[in-house]
Amino acid sequence: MRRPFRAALAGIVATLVLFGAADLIARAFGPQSAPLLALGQTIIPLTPTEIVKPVIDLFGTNDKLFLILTTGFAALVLGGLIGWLASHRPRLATVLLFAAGLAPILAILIRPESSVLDIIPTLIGLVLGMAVFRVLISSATSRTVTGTTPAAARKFPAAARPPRSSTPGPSPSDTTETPTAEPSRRRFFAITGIIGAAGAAAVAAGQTVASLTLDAGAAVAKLVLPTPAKKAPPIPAAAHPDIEGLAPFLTDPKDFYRIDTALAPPVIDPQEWSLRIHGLVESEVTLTMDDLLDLPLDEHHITLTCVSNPVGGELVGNATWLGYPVRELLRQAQPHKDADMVLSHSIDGFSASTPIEALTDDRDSLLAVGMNGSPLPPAHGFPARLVVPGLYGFVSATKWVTELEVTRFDEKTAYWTDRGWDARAPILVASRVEVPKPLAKVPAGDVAVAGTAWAQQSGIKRVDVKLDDGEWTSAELGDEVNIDTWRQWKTGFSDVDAGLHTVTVRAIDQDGNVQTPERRKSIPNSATGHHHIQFSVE
Ligand SMILES: Nc1nc2c(c(=O)[nH]1)N[C@H]1C(S)=C(S)[C@@H](COP(=O)(O)O)O[C@H]1N2
Ligand SMILES: [Mo]
Repeated sequence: MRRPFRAALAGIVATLVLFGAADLIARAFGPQSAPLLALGQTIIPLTPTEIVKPVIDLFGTNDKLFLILTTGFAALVLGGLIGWLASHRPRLATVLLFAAGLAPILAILIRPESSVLDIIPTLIGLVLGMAVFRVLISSATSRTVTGTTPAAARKFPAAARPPRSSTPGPSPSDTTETPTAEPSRRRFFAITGIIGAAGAAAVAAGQTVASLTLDAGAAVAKLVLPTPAKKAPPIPAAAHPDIEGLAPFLTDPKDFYRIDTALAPPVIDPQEWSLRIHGLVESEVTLTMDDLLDLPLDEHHITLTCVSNPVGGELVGNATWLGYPVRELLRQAQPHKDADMVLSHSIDGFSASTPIEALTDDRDSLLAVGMNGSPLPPAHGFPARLVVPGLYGFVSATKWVTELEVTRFDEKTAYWTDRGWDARAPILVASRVEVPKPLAKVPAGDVAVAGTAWAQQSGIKRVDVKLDDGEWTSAELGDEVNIDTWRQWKTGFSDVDAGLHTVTVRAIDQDGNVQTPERRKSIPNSATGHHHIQFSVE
């Protein structure tokens, strides 16, 4: 075995160069062409829910970063192993490295949002990585006695190579190397260090450029939204109890929870976007962004909720959405009578199964282009997404939506249905305490309690709060803006004793459904149970 450590290092550096160069060039092509993202993106759907779920629970919204880092780390380990192999099987290692480099290219090719051109950055990265590998390996293993380096092997093809027995001394290529062992070692580490640093810098630069381009979103800035044909009514001051620590009534898009399976939001040029309505319809409809922006668009305040939201969690947000009623689009397409589901597809392969009545009845289901007065941010579906009041996001709120396939529940299934979640998932009545914060220390005397409750499509009728094991008392409700937005509430307890206390909340919707105290996990249809927090009075 020769110089296995240097050879392994060569493999790692070559991998860094491959991903670094590809990542940097990928910025000109869009995130769909970035090899690490494509690899991670391909791995997610193949990973069993039992593994994905704990990772998401553990890392929260950092799960994407975790996945990218894990994928990158695995690639470096593989590169190191292949390099190590090169110390005694250089040819096999070269072939293996090339084969491994094809994996991200394949991953890019099978992603629905990418085109053939998107493999260019990775191809260039692969060529550079292979070149670096060859150079480093031959310099890592050059001081060899029998000349097994690729260069030496080429100089002495098997047939022409003199038989070993007749060459007692070292071959010419060896003798020249021996006296320079120390410098060659230093040179190897110097070259490796420089190339490795360059590769790492390229990865970092690629990431920085990526975050800049995604934030600035040239395409987002260019999209000019029309004035709403029907504006949403202004939010009355009385909808939001003025209590410090209570969430704002409308969520700022930058604070709005984000849940999706995309490692990076796809970047879509609105001029190239279109929505196709097809399947069990009388006449297919295709809508471009210009068509959509020419239609009379309505604004509605709607609270969006994730089925994975834990009791008291943050996966819920309220926004003013601008869009066109999906009902009208489906009316144009004329669904067949036996259709009972619309499978909405995203450009990134995600799909959601929405009961067709939720898109055709009189609720305000939207093909949305605007959020709180601006185009949708890339993370929230730019240039267009669905927003359906009353259903959890995973069965309705498809971001980067490109297709509405009219179909039947007994014929098609959606992304999460295939992973054990419900096919239909109406939002359950829910509530949370936001003030005081968990384990807050509050001064003796009156304790203010406030929070938020939601029951989209029904509306909140009452919110009950109790202190420790006391009786339920009704909280004071903020004004109802509409039945599809959350309702904020406040109450207070006076003369609370010093020490640790628990405050618990439950909500009752306008249909009389009382939020159940029964604890259950979020799969398949959302967690239940009453939210409670503890605080201490000093
Ligand atoms: N394309 C796409 N759309 C998607 C998802 C997704 O993974 N991919 N996730 C859905 C889920 S589970 C939820 S809760 C909402 C979240 O929307 P938000 O990220 O804008 O808050 O988007 C829905 N739309
Ligand atoms: Mo979700």
